[in-house]
Amino acid sequence: MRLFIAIELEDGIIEYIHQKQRILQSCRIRGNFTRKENLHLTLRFLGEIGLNQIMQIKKALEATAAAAAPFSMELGEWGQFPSRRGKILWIGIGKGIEPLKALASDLESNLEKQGFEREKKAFRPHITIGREVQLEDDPERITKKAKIEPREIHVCRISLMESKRINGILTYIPIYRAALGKKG
Ligand code: 2AM
Repeated sequence: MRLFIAIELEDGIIEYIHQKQRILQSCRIRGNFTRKENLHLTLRFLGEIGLNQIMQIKKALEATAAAAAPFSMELGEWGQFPSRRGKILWIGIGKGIEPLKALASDLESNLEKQGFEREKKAFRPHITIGREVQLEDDPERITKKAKIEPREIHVCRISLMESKRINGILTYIPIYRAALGKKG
């Protein structure tokens, strides 16, 4: 199964991001926008994992969550990563990025303790909102139209997610959740 560890977003934030997606969508030449149900922030991509490794992942999740306190962070600016076809569109994190990075780093250490190889790529927290996107060539106007306010995101748990296609539709399913700040 294809797995990753993520921060699931609250409904209010999802709605807010979705509004911004609609604005950006109206400025696109082409591209696919993330389904509202799939909006999340990835802490660690795991890839194809056998059932025999799930227990170790759960242990790493529990250890990370137990040692962290719930915290808040803010939505940041939107931006683009280059990709083979078009751009990946994302929204970043502003204030509160430090506890988020600490959480990801702790998770990495706990996964390593459970036998997983360390992720080589640096952690660049983002919420992917579109793929293979080409926007109209007027960045100033688009930035003004799709201004992202620093909405607060409460982080109270981390989730193990499965990525799979259901009737051809890419779907992310939470299969295990660990609450921050709870021991045992
Ligand atoms: P992305 O949003 O930056 O594309 C489920 O696919 C989640 O895992 C997505 O959030 C995606 O990140 C991330 N992901 C998928 N494939 C990945 C890879 N090869 N390396 C790192 N992250 C990946």
